[in-house]
Amino acid sequence: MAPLLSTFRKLRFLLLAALLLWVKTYIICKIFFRFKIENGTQELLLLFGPLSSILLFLGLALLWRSARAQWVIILSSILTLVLFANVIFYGFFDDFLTIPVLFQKSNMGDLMSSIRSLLHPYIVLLFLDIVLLLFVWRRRKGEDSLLLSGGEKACYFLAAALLFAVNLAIAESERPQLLTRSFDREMLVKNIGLFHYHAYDALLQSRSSAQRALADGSKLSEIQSYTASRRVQPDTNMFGAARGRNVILVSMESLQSFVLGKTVQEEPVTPFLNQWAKNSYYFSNMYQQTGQGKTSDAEFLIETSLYPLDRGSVFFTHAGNEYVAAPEILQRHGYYTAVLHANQKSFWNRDYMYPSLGFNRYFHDADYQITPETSAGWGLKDREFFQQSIRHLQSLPQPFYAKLITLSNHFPFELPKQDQLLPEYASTDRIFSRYMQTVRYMDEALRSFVEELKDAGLYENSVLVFYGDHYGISANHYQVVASYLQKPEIRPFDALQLQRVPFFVHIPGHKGKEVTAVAGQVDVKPTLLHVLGIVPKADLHFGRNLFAKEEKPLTVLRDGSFITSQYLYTAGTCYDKRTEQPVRHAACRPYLARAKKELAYSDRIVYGDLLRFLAGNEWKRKENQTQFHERRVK
Ligand code: GP9
Ligand code: MN
Repeated sequence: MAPLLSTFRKLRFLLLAALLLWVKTYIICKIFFRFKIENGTQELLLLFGPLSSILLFLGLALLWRSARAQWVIILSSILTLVLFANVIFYGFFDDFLTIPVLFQKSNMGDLMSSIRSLLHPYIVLLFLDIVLLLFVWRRRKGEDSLLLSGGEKACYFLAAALLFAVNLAIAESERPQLLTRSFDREMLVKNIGLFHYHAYDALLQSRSSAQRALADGSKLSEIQSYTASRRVQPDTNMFGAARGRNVILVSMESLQSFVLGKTVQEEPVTPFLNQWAKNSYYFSNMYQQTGQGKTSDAEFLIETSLYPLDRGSVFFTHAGNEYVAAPEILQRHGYYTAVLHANQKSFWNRDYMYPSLGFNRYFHDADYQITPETSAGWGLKDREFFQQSIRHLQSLPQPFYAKLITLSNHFPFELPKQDQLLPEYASTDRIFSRYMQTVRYMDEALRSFVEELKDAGLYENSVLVFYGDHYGISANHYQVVASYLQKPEIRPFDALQLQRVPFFVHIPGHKGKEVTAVAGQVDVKPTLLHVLGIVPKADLHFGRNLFAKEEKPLTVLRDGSFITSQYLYTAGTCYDKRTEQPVRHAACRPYLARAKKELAYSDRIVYGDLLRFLAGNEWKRKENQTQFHERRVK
């Protein structure tokens, strides 16, 4: 007891500083940051999250040879400045600082003006604890020398690290894959605390900076010769079939192909899309190729025709890269480009990735009227979202490229009674039954959206491209999927076939047809550019134009599985698609090497930021970024 008391006495000053900073951080989180707190655990995480990082960081003072109390004050001031900077930044951008942001001149300019506008007298309260510490330190000079023995120091850091581990474990159980998926800054800050979040951000940043610095531009030519060798002859019928039209792209949340044409108690699950498939180019063998970045990975695939990464979301890890994305290409061809999505703008780091992809404008939650009545599950209901989006679309200069991202069909698939348009599918698996309901709801929302586009005069002069972003029903629910599809079980072969997502290219005036060739989300960009009649000066893509004939089509999924016209390869087994039975490995072998190569090449581009070396790609991204942020903050 006595040694503990003596250690405590030595640490008194440091613990006082930590306590003050901790309380201050919590108060600031409550007052300045608009966190959505859904339950008691989240409140506890918000409270305890910063503690371990404060102890670890202030603990650095123990490592100095002398004058440790002074170091405590200096370190505490640094953390206070971090808090202060975030308060200012959040007040203006509704977001937390990231390292790349600090180095963006355009943001700094905005920040300076926001500092001025946010400098209320009460902001000095932020520094009150520092003043108090200085006072205590002066009065007790020499007393709080913080001279700990080696063992005491080790115990101190061990305790702080243990606290962090417990915090992380609770955060992970509250939000699985918090760090690996790193989907939302707000979520990270809420769960691990602001200071740990900054340490994590610095880690991500240094890793990608190192990979970028080591990258070699000559690698790009090897990749270019590969993609050139894969180029197919353009189908002249469709080239420019939608030239000059607006592009309305819709990301259909969690929509899988297996529900199309299906019923629940004889009621169709997707009556509108069933019809839509008949008057569109409907690609019935399109596979989703996303990784952990889910919706954002689908967006990445569709707009860049590169593969997402095998861990994390490329939107998060490589938002500063140079790309040749569809919006950027279209912008160069006179298009105005916009995204519409009624969610928080920082989700999936979209507010930083979009300017890199070449978007002019992002309409996010602040641009929509979202009330409890118009919301369900993850936010604004799709019908309301589409309705309110019409006004935004009308405000855009034409031709425009607009991507609308739906939300209602998102796990856990919640809908109020009045929006449930389908009889319930009788199953003990509530998730699956609810999924069918939300799919039906989204289908209805799409129907009314098309009607509204017609009423607004936006239908005839547009091409409408709808795609499913990724699966909605995970392997945990395969038992009910098997019984719904009247299969004895879902084998790996079936699981891969369940990765199909619908893809439609609807050109008003065209009859359309079903295209059964194997396809992937990576093919959307070249297909779209083809119907728009655009041949970019500089480009690099792994996808292919789906309107052209390809002798040996190959669709590679992010986990290395692949599908060809004849074969399907997953979990190390090669299957014949016709018989659905395993065949000898040799049948898949020629494709296996190509699949691996393609993923490796794409990764190399992303990790090395290689497209900055692409000739003719000297686009003024920085300028675009400045304009984007200016527009964003209005
Ligand atoms: C969030 C929405 C859903 O804004 O796009 O993301 P998801 O969880 O499907 O990736
Ligand atoms: Mn999604």
